[in-house]
Amino acid sequence: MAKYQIVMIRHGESEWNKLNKFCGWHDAMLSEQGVAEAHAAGKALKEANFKFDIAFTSVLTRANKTLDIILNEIGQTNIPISKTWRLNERHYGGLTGLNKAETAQKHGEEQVKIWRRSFDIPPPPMDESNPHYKEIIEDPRYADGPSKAEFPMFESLKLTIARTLPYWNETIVPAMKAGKKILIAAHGNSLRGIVKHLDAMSDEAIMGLNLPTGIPFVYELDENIKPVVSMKFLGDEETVRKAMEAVAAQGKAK
Ligand code: DG2
Repeated sequence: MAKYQIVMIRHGESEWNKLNKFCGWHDAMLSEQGVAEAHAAGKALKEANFKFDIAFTSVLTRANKTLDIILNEIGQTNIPISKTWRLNERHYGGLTGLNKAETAQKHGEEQVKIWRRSFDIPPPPMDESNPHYKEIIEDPRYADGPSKAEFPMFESLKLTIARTLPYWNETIVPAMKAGKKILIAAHGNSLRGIVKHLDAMSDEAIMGLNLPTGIPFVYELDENIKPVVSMKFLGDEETVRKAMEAVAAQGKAK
């Protein structure tokens, strides 16, 4: 029997999703469509009578803004919000700023699929020659963490999970067990990590999962935090399927 319920959402479309660029820790803003998706998500949550006690998000603006818009729509702007780099998107390393379709043209679609979706093969590291190196490493929002030793220059999904799961286990799960109703606004890959963990998906199975932007999904969990209902989207099946396919197709050469 379900004892807990938690809602998660990948932020609305960002300017860099729109430009089809690898984004990672670059702080892209929401696109106009992304803002509209966040409003629609808030309306869907309101319609379904969702109320939250606390929200968790990354330190990146596209996720923060999505959360703010949703909380406005559901009339809950006063709930506590915890922001953490541990819910950030995976760090896309040396791919940050590159166009995904052009990268597929140059290196092949198979290689881009490996970089985007393999479990433990990381993208090439970011170095000082990357135009986004300084902007990320010197960003004051990381003053309290990650530490210098922890600060990533690239992340596979495996590495992303290794820094997201401690926060899930030590902060989010205890809040859930204390009876808090939780909303998480995060990113394609930090959420894929949580989903992989919750649904005990194999390293192969997770490769096939592409999360759409701006559509909330619900998990119902038993007392052991095992799913009774997995990834139930608040959107019609066809729309969700098409949005997932569109994300997968971003790595195709034009
Ligand atoms: C996207 C995910 O992250 O890209 O970093 O480019 O969720 O923050 O928009 P998000 C990025 P893919 O892994 O789907 O290529």
